[in-house]
Amino acid sequence: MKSALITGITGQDGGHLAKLLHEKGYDVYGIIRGQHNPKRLITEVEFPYVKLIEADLTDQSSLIRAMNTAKPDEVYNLAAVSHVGYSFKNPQLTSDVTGKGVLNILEAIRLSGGEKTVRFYQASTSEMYGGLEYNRPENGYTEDAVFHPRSPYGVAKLYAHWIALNYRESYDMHISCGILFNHEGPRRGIEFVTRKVSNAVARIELGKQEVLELGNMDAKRDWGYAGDYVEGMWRMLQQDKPGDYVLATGETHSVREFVELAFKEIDITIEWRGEAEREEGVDADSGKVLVKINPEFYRPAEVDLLLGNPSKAEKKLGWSRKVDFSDLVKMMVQHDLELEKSKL
Ligand code: NAP
Ligand code: G4F
Repeated sequence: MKSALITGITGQDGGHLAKLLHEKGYDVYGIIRGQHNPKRLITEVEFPYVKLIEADLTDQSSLIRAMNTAKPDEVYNLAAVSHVGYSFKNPQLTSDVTGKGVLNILEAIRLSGGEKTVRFYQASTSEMYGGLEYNRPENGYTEDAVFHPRSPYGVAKLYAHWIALNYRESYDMHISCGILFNHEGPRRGIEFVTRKVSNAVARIELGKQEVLELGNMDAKRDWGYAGDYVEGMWRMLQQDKPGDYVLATGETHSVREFVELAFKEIDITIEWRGEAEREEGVDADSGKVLVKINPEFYRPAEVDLLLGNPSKAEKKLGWSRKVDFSDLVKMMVQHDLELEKSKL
């Protein structure tokens, strides 16, 4: 039986990956942090087969202990301060966890004697590209496109990406970086725009919420389903040779389109009126204002457009996304309708 250690077990991808690896027969360990982590109980109930180890990406001794306990064949580093907006407000914490935390875990692997045996996955991100016009390839970002991160999060992830590559080259370690474009689903945190929208739509339908407040609705993202993407992570670590792979859908949609499709799920057509901060989304039938702009959600620097090109992963890993954009929106709204009904 193979053993895997997942950091970020309480996060969106951690849950999907734990389930996948368990189904594949792995002994699954997960790193949980904090003295009073409310997600511990939820994780214990939902994933009873995961053995939890208390550790933190900023505490190297705890990571060495985790390595000695799990003795993993594969380590999936999914832990991070992962919210771009939050990273502007807590840039140093973001650097310590999302950036330097990766160095801590790589060193923990070496110090615990796993350098030649452990395969390592680093959760790199499309935020490293930055979406600026000058570095935007026509057919979408590939593994060798130019990086220009636009947030403390993106910068920290770029450090993490390069230190992972450096350890692969310096110590011949089996380290792969998945450059993943946005992936979502019912497990997505409520602080991210897709889940914020699907949850608000469900609550508006059930009379629990009046209005949805958003920031920049013209930003475009390449949105896939998280369940599809963890399969790609696993496939990367099954290759004889490590490498870097873009996982994406090859389509891009605006936040505005996501909002329109989500409201369609509850039979509401949104019409837009007004401009910039005074723009509103109105129910075409009732005239009720359902969407407003709140500049609080704007970011000091924005990534306007992300579009990935997953050709390498398709060719070499035999990976492709299964869930498309409209099915993703449907899945999330339907899930949140059930969730919010169960709380009535
Ligand atoms: P997520 O839901 O925000 O989960 C982040 C995880 O990191 C949580 O389990 C969190 O634990 C843990 N964590 C935070 N600080 C930590 C620390 N100091 N020590 C140990 N654990 C810590 O993120 P996700 O969406 O699953 O994404 C997984 C990874 O992929 C992240 O690294 C993210 O940056 C990256 N990524 C995500 C996407 C995407 O679209 N989802 C795309 C590209 C890359 P707590 O529960 O204790 O807070
Ligand atoms: O959902 P978001 O917060 O995701 P973002 O910034 O693209 O980051 C996510 O994807 C990255 C991969 O590209 C990951 F690396 C990262 O960890 C994270 O998972 O925001 C998406 C877009 C942005 O342009 C944002 O400005 O939606 C815009 N937006 C508009 N109104 C909003 C809101 N974002 C949030 N979170 N909340 C709003 O009210």
